[in-house]
Amino acid sequence: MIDLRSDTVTKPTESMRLAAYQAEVGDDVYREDPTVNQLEETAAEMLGKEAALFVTSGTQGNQIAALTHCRPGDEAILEANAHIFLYEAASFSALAGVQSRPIIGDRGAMKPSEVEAAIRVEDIHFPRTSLICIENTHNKAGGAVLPLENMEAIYHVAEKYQIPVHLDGARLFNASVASGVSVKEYAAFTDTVQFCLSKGLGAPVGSIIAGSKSFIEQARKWRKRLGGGLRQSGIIAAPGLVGLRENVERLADDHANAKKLADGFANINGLIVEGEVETNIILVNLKNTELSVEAFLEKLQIQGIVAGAYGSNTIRFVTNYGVTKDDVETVLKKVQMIVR
Ligand code: TLP
Repeated sequence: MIDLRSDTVTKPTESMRLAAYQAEVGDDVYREDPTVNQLEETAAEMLGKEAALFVTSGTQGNQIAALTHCRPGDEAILEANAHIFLYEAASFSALAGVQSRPIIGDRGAMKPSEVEAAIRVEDIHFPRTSLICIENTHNKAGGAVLPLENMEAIYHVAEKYQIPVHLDGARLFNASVASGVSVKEYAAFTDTVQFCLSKGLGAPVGSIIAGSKSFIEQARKWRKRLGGGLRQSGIIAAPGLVGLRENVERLADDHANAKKLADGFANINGLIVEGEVETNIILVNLKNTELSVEAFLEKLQIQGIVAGAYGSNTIRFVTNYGVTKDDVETVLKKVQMIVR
């Protein structure tokens, strides 16, 4: 099976399995797991932040950000197609009591002037704006890389009103490898960052949330409240460290494969590739074909390929290290056959 549903589907590499086996562990709630401590220190250092926390998932990292930065009854500004807004089961409102204020962006990038205009003034009728969220790469915009200048401009607006900026950087390393901008440079225009170890980096579990020491202290308590205080979690942190050490540069292979797929799809009559493919996500629109999303996916599956539905006419393909160059050729051949 060629699995292009997501980069979350990757299985841990041999070196990850070995690292898990050999990991030195302790009770992480007592902060005695040396491997978790090492992962958190490494991640904080890479991002240029004071401290970091190993959390169970990207969703948990984003929720901890809302819970720590905001109070119930506050408002968070975010992009209208942000993962937090679309795909986290309304947890900002359900868990943190935070109302979302969506702003439509261009390939995921909100206009700084529109962000500024959405910040609430003090008024008895209004919630307090206590968080601005950005997403890089932007999933729903097809893995678009948020320009550093956009992040800088939004950060300056936020600074002016003393509102923290949280980056959902589930795929921040993809952004970095594609643009040549370091993750530290991106993180400099944020207060807190969440990135996933379990997507392109290939680890089986986990995300990192990073920020100031005092933020991470409070975040640690929120993680505990959410039931995310783990014990000998070095077993799962060790593959994360391997991901950071061994799998960052190879994301370029996923991007090259995605580009190849996108170019191939664009040459198949009827298929429309939505937007430029900058990283590892390709969105293909079927509206000019006779096929519904369901029918297309079913035919694809019969050919041993799986992808994801991403809107009424759109299919999402995500390259990852389980997908080879040969797989790309196979997918193009099969899709050509299906569409014809
Ligand atoms: N995204 C998943 C699905 O939930 C859609 C995927 O397959 O792409 N932020 C962004 C930008 C994400 O893409 C995701 C996962 C998350 C946060 C949440 O991470 P997890 O799945 O670890 O909770």
